[in-house]
Amino acid sequence: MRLFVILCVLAVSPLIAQTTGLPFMNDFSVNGQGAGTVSNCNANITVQDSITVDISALPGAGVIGALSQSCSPGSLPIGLGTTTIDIDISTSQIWIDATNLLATGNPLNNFATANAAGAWSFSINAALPVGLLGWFQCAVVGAAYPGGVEMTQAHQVTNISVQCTAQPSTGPTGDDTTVNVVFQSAPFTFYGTTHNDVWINSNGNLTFTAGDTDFTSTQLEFLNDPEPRIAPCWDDFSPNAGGSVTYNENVATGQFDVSWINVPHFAAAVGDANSFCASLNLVTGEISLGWDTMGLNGGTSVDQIVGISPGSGLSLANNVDLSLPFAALSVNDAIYEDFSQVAFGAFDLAVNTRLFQPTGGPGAGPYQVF
Ligand SMILES: [Ca+2]
Ligand SMILES: [Ca+2]
Ligand SMILES: [Ca+2]
Ligand SMILES: [Ca+2]
Repeated sequence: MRLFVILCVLAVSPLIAQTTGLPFMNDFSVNGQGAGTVSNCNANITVQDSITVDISALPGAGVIGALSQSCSPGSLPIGLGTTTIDIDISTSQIWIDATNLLATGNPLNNFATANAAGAWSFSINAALPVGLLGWFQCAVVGAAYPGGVEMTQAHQVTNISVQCTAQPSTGPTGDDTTVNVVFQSAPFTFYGTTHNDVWINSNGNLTFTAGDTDFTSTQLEFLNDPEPRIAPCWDDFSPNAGGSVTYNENVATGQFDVSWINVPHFAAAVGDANSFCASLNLVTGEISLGWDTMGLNGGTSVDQIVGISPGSGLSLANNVDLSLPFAALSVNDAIYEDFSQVAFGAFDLAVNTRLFQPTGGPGAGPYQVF
């Protein structure tokens, strides 16, 4: 596996050794994830063969970057003051060095230098190895830093393969429509109840016992509607305007897959595309939800509900951060994140998967998610 190390060197306000997202302190995000954290070893940033690194710092600062296989907070003091490196330099590769210490004329001397607004960014679009790429960390260097150097936080970056692919059978094609599909190999058990069929609703969700064309997702409806629901992304989508909703049942394995591929949000600007999917295991009752690119109407749609619910008011409100593992207590507990509440930030599940596993036997709660 190819490894990189990002040490980013910029000139910035001198009083804090490790970046924290404070104003004028350099900050470091990967694909928009990880900015502003106070963690020195910030785990679980996932990318998909596309990496965009953004750093904010003082104008004109230089940047060095590296990638290592391990991270230990504060493992290596550097320079003066209290600045420390977290990644293991002995296993790192220097990737970028724009500290103007390179040979005269080396284009990297001018490549990684914060602009007049203090911003520096670069992107990689390539077929990267799938799996853990390593721990990225940057350093910024300049006279304003104690000892001349300051580290960003370190981010663990994992490259995952595409989660959701189009399936052979066509699902709903109209705006706010639903298609009923009968399982072929076995019924699906959900919250302890077996269902012989499922409704694929164009607005990013599946329901049992009846379809639902509701394009306004609310927590109250998610909990209290009579239909049990699995929502990879309940939001107002328009497959009539682009993309596809497709499904397939593998009768040999009992895997039932539904994919929304490049479907735009309702009334979105041209180019909006959302790809996500749900897989039901008819044997075990496990539910896998996955997300690839999620345009969400240029990020302006902020009212998604993601998760599972038995409906019929059987569960108390259970809004949780789906970025983290969670285990429900009761057999009928819903597990979901209502992004409209912004309790755990905006939609952050793109390029991710979550497995909802029944712990009471096949298709029987309580469910746990990880
Ligand atoms: Ca509604
Ligand atoms: Ca719609
Ligand atoms: Ca919306
Ligand atoms: Ca989250």
